Amino acid sequence: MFFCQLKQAYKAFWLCIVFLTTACGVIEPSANKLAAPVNLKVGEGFVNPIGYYESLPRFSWQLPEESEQKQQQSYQIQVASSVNFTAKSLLWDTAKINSNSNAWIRYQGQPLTSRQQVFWRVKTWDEQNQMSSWSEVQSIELGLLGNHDWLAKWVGHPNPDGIYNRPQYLRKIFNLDKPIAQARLYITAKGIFKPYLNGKAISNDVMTPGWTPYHKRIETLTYDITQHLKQGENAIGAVLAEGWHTGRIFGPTKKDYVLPMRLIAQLEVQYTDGTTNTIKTDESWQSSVQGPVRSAGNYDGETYDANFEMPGWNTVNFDDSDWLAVNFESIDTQVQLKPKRHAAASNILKLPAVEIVSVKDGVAIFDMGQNMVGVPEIQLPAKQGQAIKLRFSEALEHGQFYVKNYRSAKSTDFYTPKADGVINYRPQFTFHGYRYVEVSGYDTNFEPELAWLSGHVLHSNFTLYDNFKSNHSKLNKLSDNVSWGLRGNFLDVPTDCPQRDERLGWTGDAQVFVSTSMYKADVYAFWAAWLESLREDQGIDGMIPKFVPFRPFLTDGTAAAWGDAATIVPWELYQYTADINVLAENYSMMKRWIAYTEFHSFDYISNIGTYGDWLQPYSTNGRAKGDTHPDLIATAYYARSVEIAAQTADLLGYKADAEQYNKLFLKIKQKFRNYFFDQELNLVSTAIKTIKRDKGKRLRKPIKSEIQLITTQTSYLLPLAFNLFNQHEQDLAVSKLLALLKESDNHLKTGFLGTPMLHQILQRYGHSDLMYEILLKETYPSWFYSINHGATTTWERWDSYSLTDGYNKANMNSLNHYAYGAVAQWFYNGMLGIQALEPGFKRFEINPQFTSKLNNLNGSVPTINGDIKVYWQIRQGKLSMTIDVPKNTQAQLNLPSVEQVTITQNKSVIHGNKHTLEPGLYQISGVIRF
Ligand code: RAM
Repeated sequence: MFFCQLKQAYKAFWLCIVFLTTACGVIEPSANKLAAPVNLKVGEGFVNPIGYYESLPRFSWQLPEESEQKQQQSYQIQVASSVNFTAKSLLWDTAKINSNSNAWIRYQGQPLTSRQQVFWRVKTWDEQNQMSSWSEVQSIELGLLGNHDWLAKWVGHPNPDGIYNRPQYLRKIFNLDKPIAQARLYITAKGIFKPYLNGKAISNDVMTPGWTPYHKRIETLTYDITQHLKQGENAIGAVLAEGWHTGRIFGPTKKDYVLPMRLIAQLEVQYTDGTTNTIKTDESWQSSVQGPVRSAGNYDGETYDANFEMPGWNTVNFDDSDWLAVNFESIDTQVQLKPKRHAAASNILKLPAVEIVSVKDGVAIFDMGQNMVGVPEIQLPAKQGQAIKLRFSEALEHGQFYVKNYRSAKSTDFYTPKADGVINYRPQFTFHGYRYVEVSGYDTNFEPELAWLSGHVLHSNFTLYDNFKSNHSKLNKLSDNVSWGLRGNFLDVPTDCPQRDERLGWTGDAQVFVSTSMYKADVYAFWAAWLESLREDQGIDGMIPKFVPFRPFLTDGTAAAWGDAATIVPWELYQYTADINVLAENYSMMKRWIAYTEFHSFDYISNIGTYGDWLQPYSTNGRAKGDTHPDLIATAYYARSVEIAAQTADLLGYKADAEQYNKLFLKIKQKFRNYFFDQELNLVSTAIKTIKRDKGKRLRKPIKSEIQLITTQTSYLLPLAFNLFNQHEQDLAVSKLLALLKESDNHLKTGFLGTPMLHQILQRYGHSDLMYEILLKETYPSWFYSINHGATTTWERWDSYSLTDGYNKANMNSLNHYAYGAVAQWFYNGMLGIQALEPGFKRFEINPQFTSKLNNLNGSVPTINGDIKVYWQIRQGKLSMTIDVPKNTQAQLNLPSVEQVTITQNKSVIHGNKHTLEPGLYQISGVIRF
C-alpha cells in the first residue's frame, strides 16, 4: 500500500517535471519528431510572395495529412532576416504558444518595410506535447509600400494629335556596368501594360494592373527580373493600352471621359558588390504610337496591323530616332501606389476549337464548345494587306451569328498581314466573352481547319477546385457551368458579365455569389482586394455604389441589397475563413453603410431604392425588378446588415456598438413584421404607406400611396433567411412559401435575391426533398432548362435563350452571369452535407441530404485546415460513405435518416448515427430510410 502511494507520488513528480520542462520549451519529450507543418501561406493565401503588400503579414499552415498528429496544441513561428535563422537575424519569435490556431496569425515584430525580404518557419506540438520538425523555410518580400518609394515619374507619349486611346510603345536603353546579384521591376500604369526586357515578355500576366478606383489607388506589380538582365547594355520596353482607365466604361457615349495613359516603372538592380542602380521612367524615355497595335479596348477589341511592326523595338538594337521624348508627370500625392494584393489575371487555360459550324463565302464559324472569356489565337493562311476579322458570339441563333446582346461593344479583332502566308496572332489588350468565333479575311484558297483557332482563357490567377461529382450528368454540368461563370467573371474584379458594354462590379451580384465562389475556387485574396475598392468608393455619406469600381458620372447612387455588399461580403468571407482581419478591415465601412441606410429610412422602414428581386420570372408586366415590394426588400436587407454589424462588433470587442446594433435589429425586425404582414402572416394586401425619398435629404414625413404588395416566394424567403419572423411564426411562413411553390408546380419564381435563399430555407426547415425537385426540374424556370438549351455557363435570365426561339430579345441579356450559380453552395452544404459549426470549419457538421434521385456523390470543401472530403453512395437502400476529417478539426456526424449505422476507422468500429469524429478517414455503412 505504502509502496503503491510512493510509486504514484514518484510518477506524479516526474510527470510534473516533464510537463514543466516541455511547457517551458527546455526539454523535448520525444526524439521522434512529428512531421512538419505544410501548405504555409501568407495573408489571404500567398506562397513565397514577392511584391507583398502587408507590413505585418499573417501566417497560416496545415498539419500534414500523413502525420499521426490529430490536433495542434501549440505552435511556434520564427521570422528572420536570414535563411539560417541565426540568433542575430531573428526578427520575431513567438516561442511556444499554447493555441490550436493555425491560420491568420499576425506578425508582431517591427513592421516590415518596402523591399524587405524575410524568412519564416513554423512548428507545432500535438496533444501529447510531441513536437514537430520545423517546416520548410518560406520567404516574403515586400513591394513598394508607399508613394515615397517611387522616384520614377508617370510617362506617356506626348500625343500631339490628341489621340489618347492609341496604344503606346515606350522604351529605354540602360547600362549595367557590374555583375548583377538581383533585380526587381516595380511597375504599373494608368491603362494596361505589357513589359519587356531585352525583347522578351517578362510575365504571362494580362490586363495589368487590373481595375481599382484609379483616382484613389493604383496597384503596382513586382517582378523578379534577375534572369532577364545582363551586364552591359539592356533595353526595357512596354506597350500601354487603354484598359479600364482610359477606355470607355458602360455604354457607347462616355468617350469624353478621356484620361491619358501613363506608365510608371522602377527597375532596381543590386550588384554583387553590394551597390545598387535604379532605372526609372523619366524624361529620358522614348515613345511611339506607330506600332502594330493600332487600337485596343476592353469592349471593342484589338486592331493589329503587321505593316507597322517594329522588329527589335524592345531590344538594344533598334533605331528609335523617330520616336518622341515622353511627356512626364510627378506622381500625384492623392493617388496611392500600392502593391497588388491579389494575383494578376493571366492565361490560365488553352481550349481547342471543337467544330467548324459553317463555311460560306469566305466566312467560317468556329465553335469553342464552351462559353469562355479570353482571347483567340489564330494560326492560318492569310493574304498580304487583307485584314483577318474575328467576331465573337455567345450562341448562334438558328445557325446565324448573333451579336446584338453585346450591345455597343464591337468585340471585334482585326489583323492585317504584311505578307502572304501563315500568320499567328493573339490579341493582348482586350478580352471577349464568347463561345463562337466568326473568322473572315483568310486566304480562301484553303479550307478552314480546326487547328486554325484556339482560345486562351483569362481570369485572375487562382485555383479552381475540381470538387464535385455525382452520378447525375446534368448536375455535374450545372456545377461546371457555375465554375465557368466564375472563371469568366473574375477577371481582376467580380463582374456581372464579361461580354457586352458593361462588365461591371455590380455589388448585388457579388453579395449573392461570394459565399458560393469560396467553395469553388481559391478566391479569398480576390475578394479581399475588391473590398478595398469598395471601401475607397464609399461616399462621404456612407453610400456604397451599385458597382465598384465606380464611375460617378455614369449613374448616381446605390441600391438596397446591392450596397449591402458592404456587410455581407466581409461577413461571408469571415464565415468561410475565420479570418477576423476581413471584419476588422471592413467594420467602419459597415457602420457607415448602416448610418446611410438609417438616414434613408423612416421609422425603421428603409426607403433606399432597389433593383429588387432582379429578373424574377413571370413578373407583372415583365418588369425587371420583380414583384416583391422594394421597401420590403430594402428593409429586410437593412435588418440583415444591422445584424451582421452587431455580430461583427461583438467579435471585434466593440461591446457598446454590438448592443446598440442588436437593439436596432430587434426594432427593425418588429417593424418589418408588422408593417408588411398581417396577423396571419399574409402580406398586407391593402394600400400601404410608402415613403418618398426626398433627393439626398432626410425624410420628413411618410407619403401615402396606393401601392399594393404582391405576394411572392421572395417575400417569405428573405425574412426567413434573415430571421425576421418571430420564432413561433416560422413554420407558418414556411407553409406559405411551400404553398406558393406548389402553385407554380414546384418551380421557383425568384430573381437574383430570392434564388440563393431557396436551398438554405428548404433545408433548414426539413424540405430538402423539395429543393431536389426544384433543382432537378427540366422545365422553365429552372437551372436545367438552361442546360437543355445548350448552356455551358449560367445565364443572366432564366429564359435568356432557347434552342427553338433563340435569344430573349431584351436589351440586357448575358449568357454568362454568375448570380443564379449561387445555388452551387447547396452542393456542398446540402448534398454533401458539410456545414460549418464554427467559422473556418474548425467544427463542422456532416449531414448529407440523401435522396432517391441520386445514387452517388463525391466532393470536398477546402478549408484552412485542409479538405473535408465526403463520398456517398446508395445502392438498393444501402448507404456506403467515406468521410475524411482534416487534421485540427472535429466533425459532428448526423445521419437522421440512416439506420443500422456502422462507422469504421482503422478497424475500430462504432455504431449509431450521431457521433463526434476526430481527424481521420472513416467508412460508414447503413440503411437509408427515405
Ligand atoms: C444589370 C445586370 C447586373 C445587375 C444590374 C442591376 O446591369 O443584370 O447583373 O446587378 O443590372
